Amino acid sequence: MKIKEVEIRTIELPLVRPFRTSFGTQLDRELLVMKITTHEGAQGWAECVAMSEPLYSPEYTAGCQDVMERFLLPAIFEFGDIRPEEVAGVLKPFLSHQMSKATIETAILDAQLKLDGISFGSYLGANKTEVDCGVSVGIAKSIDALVEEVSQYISEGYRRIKLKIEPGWDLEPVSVIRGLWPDIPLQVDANQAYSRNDIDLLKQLDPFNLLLIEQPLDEHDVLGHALLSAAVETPICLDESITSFEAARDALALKATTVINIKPGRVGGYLESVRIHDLCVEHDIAVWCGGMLETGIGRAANVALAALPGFTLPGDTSASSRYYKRDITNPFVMEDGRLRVPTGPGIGVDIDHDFLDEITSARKIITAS
Ligand code: OSB
Ligand code: MG
Repeated sequence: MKIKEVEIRTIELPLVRPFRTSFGTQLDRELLVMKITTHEGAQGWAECVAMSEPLYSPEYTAGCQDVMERFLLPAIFEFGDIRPEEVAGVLKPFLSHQMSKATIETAILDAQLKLDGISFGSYLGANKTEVDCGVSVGIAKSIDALVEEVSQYISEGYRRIKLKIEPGWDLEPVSVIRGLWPDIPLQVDANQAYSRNDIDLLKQLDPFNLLLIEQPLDEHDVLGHALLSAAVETPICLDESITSFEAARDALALKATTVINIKPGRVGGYLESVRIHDLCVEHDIAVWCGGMLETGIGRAANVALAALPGFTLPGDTSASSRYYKRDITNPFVMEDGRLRVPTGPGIGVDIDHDFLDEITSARKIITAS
């Protein structure tokens, strides 16, 4: 395939409710949406999951746009006729920037699969037609507010609850939610808010029968996670630390993680995600698909990935209504706690072009120089 033109939009979508984590409070989602057009007449779409500030990961929207325009896209244009499987190799000389690279690879993959008439799920190796949904619940204003929010999600049918925690908002919310719903699959996510000095505190989560504790320590503290993992009963699951296949392999070898959260953006794309999935299946390690408050574009691809056989835990693949009043694609609607895997070619969703235009704050076209 030969890329003719790349369009990068910045969009802003208000969240249905503020989302507070240990690294900040988000009221809306700013992100980049990419559309590539090929000389064969195909279009491919992808969203870049980086956030507007480098608080979850080192990447951020304006930085992603810059690295894509300045380095990544020129390398793709220069390479010429390209297959999706060649993208990672072409971009490899440029260090890190996984989310930016994932965006380009995903858009090219979408265009290729649309030309070939193959869905994302079939291409990646999905063996399910629908996936179990979990929901990520932000740090609330009060315990009462948390209980109300969790009740709503449970009545909507979510199959797993994930509570965001931080020092001062951990044992109490967990014990209250566990007390009210003794059987609901429950897990917590600290987004790096603890340190090795908190091992005794985190051990106090053991009685609550949590599925896992997600990324309690600094993203670079892999040894700390191994020490913690040996000291507590609850499985430890890395998120931020897993930036590649190699990082996953090493963290597993060090027993720093016993469950893995795969986020395609964080690891550089869906092809790398499948490699990590295969590694985990080989090692009998449970995986689940993380989320980055995606729009329908990113969600479609995530749901396809989550339909692979090794994804045995519900993911942060929630319905569109969990995030946005109106999505930029046909909405993902949950039925019986599950989302259906799109079956159309490529990511298999339709873009709402009018709405997309409405929420676009910047738009740039990049062509071969
Ligand atoms: O740590 O998993 C995380 C959202 C943004 C950035 C990081 C994380 C999250 C979530 C929400 O937990 C996942 C989702 O529902 O998209
Ligand atoms: Mg996380």
